[in-house]
This record gives sequence, structure tokens and C-alpha cells, in this order.
Amino acid sequence: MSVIGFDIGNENCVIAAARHRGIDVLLNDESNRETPAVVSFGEKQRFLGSAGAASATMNPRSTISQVKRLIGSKYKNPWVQDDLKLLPFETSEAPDGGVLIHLQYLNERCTFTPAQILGMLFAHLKQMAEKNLEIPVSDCVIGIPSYFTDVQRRAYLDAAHIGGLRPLRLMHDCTATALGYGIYKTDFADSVPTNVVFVDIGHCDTQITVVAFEQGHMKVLSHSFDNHLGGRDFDEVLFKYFAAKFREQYNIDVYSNTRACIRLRTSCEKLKKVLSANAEAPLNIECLMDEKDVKGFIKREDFENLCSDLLERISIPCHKAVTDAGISVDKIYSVELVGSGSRIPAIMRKLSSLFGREPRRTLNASECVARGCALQCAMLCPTFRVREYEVQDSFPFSIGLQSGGKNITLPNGVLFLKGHPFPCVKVLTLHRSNTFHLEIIYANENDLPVGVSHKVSYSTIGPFQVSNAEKVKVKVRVHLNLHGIVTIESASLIEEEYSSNNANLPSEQRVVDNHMTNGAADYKFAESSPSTTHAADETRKGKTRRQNVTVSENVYGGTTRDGVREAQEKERMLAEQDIKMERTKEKKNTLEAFVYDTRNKLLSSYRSFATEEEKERISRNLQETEDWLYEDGDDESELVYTGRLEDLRKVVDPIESRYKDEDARAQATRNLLNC
Ligand code: ATP
Ligand code: K
Ligand code: MG
Repeated sequence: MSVIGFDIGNENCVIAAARHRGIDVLLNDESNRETPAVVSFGEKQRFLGSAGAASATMNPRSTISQVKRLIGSKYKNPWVQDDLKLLPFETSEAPDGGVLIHLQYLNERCTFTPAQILGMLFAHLKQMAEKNLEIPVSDCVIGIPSYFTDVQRRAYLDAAHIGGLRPLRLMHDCTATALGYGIYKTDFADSVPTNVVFVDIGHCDTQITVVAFEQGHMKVLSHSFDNHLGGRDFDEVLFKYFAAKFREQYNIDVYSNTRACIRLRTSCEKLKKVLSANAEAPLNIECLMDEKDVKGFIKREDFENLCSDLLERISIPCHKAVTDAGISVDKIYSVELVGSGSRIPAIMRKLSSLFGREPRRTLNASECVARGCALQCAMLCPTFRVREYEVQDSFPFSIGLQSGGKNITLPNGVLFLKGHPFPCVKVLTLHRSNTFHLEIIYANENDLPVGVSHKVSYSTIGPFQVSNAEKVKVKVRVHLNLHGIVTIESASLIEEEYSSNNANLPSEQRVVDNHMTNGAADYKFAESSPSTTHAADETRKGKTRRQNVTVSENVYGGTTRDGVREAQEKERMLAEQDIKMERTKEKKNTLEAFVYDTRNKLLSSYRSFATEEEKERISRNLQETEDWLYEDGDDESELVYTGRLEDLRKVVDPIESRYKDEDARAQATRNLLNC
């Protein structure tokens, strides 16, 4: 059974696997520990991961990157529109309001959802893991940003299913990081919690999480974020600076040329990395556009001045995280900096002044999320023994419930208050006489990323009708599950014998809160066995009648179950095409190699076993095949290549067998003499 953690970043993916000796990061075909999150559609096959990234400049309009940005996002969201402006592929609004990606592939116009593209990446990473581990891979834990809404979480799960995986948990990136930090530490105080702030600055976002550690236990106190602040924003500052410079200096407008934009952006990212280690850095691009070579230069100090707004913005989520955690800065034991975007020295300085201490880099900045996810996967896996450790995460948004467009009055105004531990279940009792609707919403739009919908789902509870037109109790179980997805799990009618006595009860009353922690055993508890409320009901069974009511849930946006199945089928076909093309390339290479090999043998080993006439005929055949390979036969099917190889073999085989016979005779003679 596979025990895998995936970190699918906006730029880089990392796979970690738990083995009995510990957690290992798996290498890709290029022996790298990070794989670009890119899918490129070539002429006849897809190129995934590193191969996809290599095609970006050659084939920009069919190379899809930054899907994390687009998945579960609304096309009309102005922030999404800003993102799309930087991406060279074609998009439109999907029927569900999401993003649809258009491209040309296999002589057809194709459309894909971001979940499908992410599914392709998952399939690629799964294959990579299987190749490394030499076992089938399916069970896994996947890192996600804490700011992901319900529809984004569902889309990540869909993508994983499309890619052939079985995600046991979507885990907040920083929670995974914190788990990897805390589980090995044995020196935490028993009585007072040790508070650690995790700051993860990646390619597109910044996430801050405050965690209280105790022996054998970690509790997330708060999550905060800026989902538009990451390494790419620093690249963009450089990009704009040089685009303006080059307009002045060389009279070129890079904005008018897709390829030039991509190349300049790539160079700016490299330049930024150079500036992390050097006080100044040059930028040279040959033939950027209009056949002009461009040269530039920038000092680190000037770069930092250009970025001062971005650097300033980092303080906002930091303050928020500490305030929401309810601690003061002097109660922080350590600030841990992760994510490769954080390697800019000015970020370190900014955080030092904010927290009054130098942040530490105890963890591997690019691998910690995947490692933490692999650990969590091991904890959820019944056959894997992991140190007893409790992870208590908190949900970053308040969740509310509406019925008939009005908020349902609940004890603290909402169903789950922001910061509530999860997974958890709440059972609420409503009084209704007929089919009704419940709408789940994020109650406070200020908690959410800008432009994101606060609507989660709309459910119909029913049909049911009560005989005597009186209101009855309807118990509704709402589950905020291990992925941070909220569902109405079930509803049931409770008819009491003397229900008329209860007629004047307030319409919404009892809310029972069952918090479950998320260690391995508790997860199963959450999934299968009912909470303690049920036990209480059982005891009153004598007086009540309980009847299940159908709950039909409609989530806003995302893929239907049929849609996921279709996408799985589509993925299977696309993968088959890739395999076919890989095999074709292999056969072509074999034929080519045979030509060269035979030509060499004619001059060496075959020399005395073929007549001049035979040699000439074979040489002619080899030359013909070689010419054909570079011309008409450049792009043929697998069958044609194998056919050509067989034809050649027929001519060469007689010589080969004469040579072999002679070789065997010589060996026999040698053996005889040796005795
Ligand atoms: P996200 O977490 O936002 O989804 P990600 O996990 O793919 O994205 P990371 O791999 O953590 O992102 O970080 C990628 C970013 O780090 C890129 O913007 C890259 O340019 C930047 N980066 C990498 N090395 C350095 C460096 N030495 N100096 C500055 N920035 C760097
Ligand atoms: K990453
Ligand atoms: Mg990341």
C-alpha cells in the first residue's frame, strides 16, 4: 500500500513517500526533487512535468501552467482575469462559471477544465511514484492552501480522482509543514504550549499559520494568507521594469509578443534568484524580438526599492495570524520560514523586524509540505506504525446556514465559527412541516479571498410531509470533513408521541457540537460511526419515531460525478495516445540504431561472412532506410517502423547466422584446447 504525500504548487510539485525508515522525496526522470506543474500539448502527444516546462517557449499557446490558480475559480473574478492576462493560452467562461481552457490538439479544438489539467499532472506524478517505488500508488494526502474554498477543495479531489488517486485527506500546506516540524521534536514543555509561526511564501501565495505544540499534540491556532503575494509577483516587478527600459533603449514593445514576454519573464525569474545571492545581476537575452539582443542590469538595492509595496504587504497576514491566534508576539517561540519564494533576503529582513527575531529555516523549504503530507498519510494508513501524534487543525472561515434566504439563528450566529477545529459534526434540530431548503454559506465575506463566492451549497431536505400539518423536529447532521468540505450528511424526522406539546418551541434550537480530532483512529470514527448524539437518541427510542429524509445537495460549480467519470475516460484515452507515441518513437529509434549498428558490423564482425555482392546490397538497403527515416519516414506509425526493421533483418539475418555459427565454432575449439 502506498503512503504518499503530494505538494502541488503553482509552480512546483513534490512527491514524498513514507517508508519504514522515514520519509523520502522521490526523484523525477531528470533526477530532480521538484517537478514543474506544467502540461504541454505537443503535435501528437502530451508532455508532462519537466518535459512540459521545456516546451513552454516553443509551444506557448498549448502549454498550461499555474492551474492551481485557476482551479475552482470564477472566470469573471477580476483577480482571475488578471492572472489570465499573464497566461498565453486561450480561455473562456465555463457553464458553471469556472474557467475553460481551449487548445488545438490532434487536429481538433479541445476544451479542458483546470481540474482535468491538474488530473493529468496527478496521473504523471502517480506514474513517477510508481516507477520509483515499484508498487501501485493510490492512497495519498495532498497539500492545499488554507484559503481554498469548498469548490476548490472539491476540484482538487476531482483532479486526484481523474489522475487515478485516492486522496485520504486534503491537508492545509502549513499544517502539513507543522506536523513534520512537531512530530520529531521531543523537547516541548509539558505545561505551556510552544507557539510557532510558519510562514510559507511560494510562487503565487503567502500563507501564515500559528501552531501551539505540546508533547504528542499540535493545535493550529490560526491561518491567514495573502493569495496574491508570491515569487511571481517579484518577477513581475522586474518584468515591468525591464519592459519599460527596453522600450526606451531598444524601441521594442515586449507586451506585443507572446514569446518575448515568456522569455523576458523567465529571465527575470532567473535574475531574481541571482539577486538573492549577489548584490547586483545582469540580464542578457539574445534576439528577444525584432532581431534585437537586449542587455540590462540591476542592483539588489534597486530591486528591493521597486518591491517595497510587496514587502510591506507581507506584514498584513502576519499581524492577522498573530491576532487571530490570540497570542502576543513575545509568546512566539520561533518563526519558521518555508517556500522557495521566501529566499529573497529582503523578505527575511522584513519578517525579522515584524516579529522582533530572525526567522529560522529549520525545515527543508521546498519539501516540507510534501513530507508532512506523507507523514499524515502514514498516520491515516492502518498498516503503518507512526508515533502517536494528534493533529488538530482549524478551519479558516466561519460557516453559516440559511433557509429561505434568511440566516438560521444559531447560538453564536454561525454554524462553525472561524478557527473551529475540524473534522467535526454538528447536529441541529429544526421544526418544519414540509420539504425545505438549506443553504450553506461562508458567513463572513471578509475572511475570504477577494472576489470569491460565499455560497457553498444548496440542499433540498425532503420530500416529506407531516400528516397533521404540525411542525415536527427535523434533525440535520452537518459534517465539516477531513478535507475541509462541508456537507449535509443526513436528515431525519423525529416524531414524538406528544409532539403537540412542543409546538411552540422556537424554530431552531439545539445544536450539538462534536469535535473530532484527526489522528488515524479518529478519522475512521468520523467516517463510519455516528457521534454521541445518536447514542442519546437511541435511549429515547421508545417514545420517538425516527425516519430518514432524503437530502439532495447541489454544490455551486465544479464537476458532477458523471463529469469526473467522463474525465477519467478521457484521461485514459489521452494517456494511451501518449504511450502509443512513446512506443512509436522507440521503434523508430530501434530501426535507426539497427542501421548504424549493421553498417559498423559490415566493416568489422561481418566482413569475412558476406560476399561483396551481399555487402553492397545491404549497404544500399541501409542507405535507403536512412534516407527514408529523414524524409518520408520521419513521422510514421509504429507498425511501419517495425515492418521496415523486419525487411532489413531478412537481408541481414543470413550473414548474422553465419557469423554466429563461426563464433560458436571458435568458442568450442577454445574450450577443447583449454581442457
Ligand atoms: P505555491 O506554493 O504558491 O503554490 P510553489 O509551491 O510551486 O507555489 P515554491 O516552489 O515554494 O512555490 O516557490 C517557487 C518560487 O520561489 C518561484 O517564484 C521562484 O522564483 C522562487 N525562488 C526559488 N528560488 C529562489 C531564490 N533563490 N531566490 C528568490 N526566489 C526564489
Ligand atoms: K511546491
Ligand atoms: Mg507551495
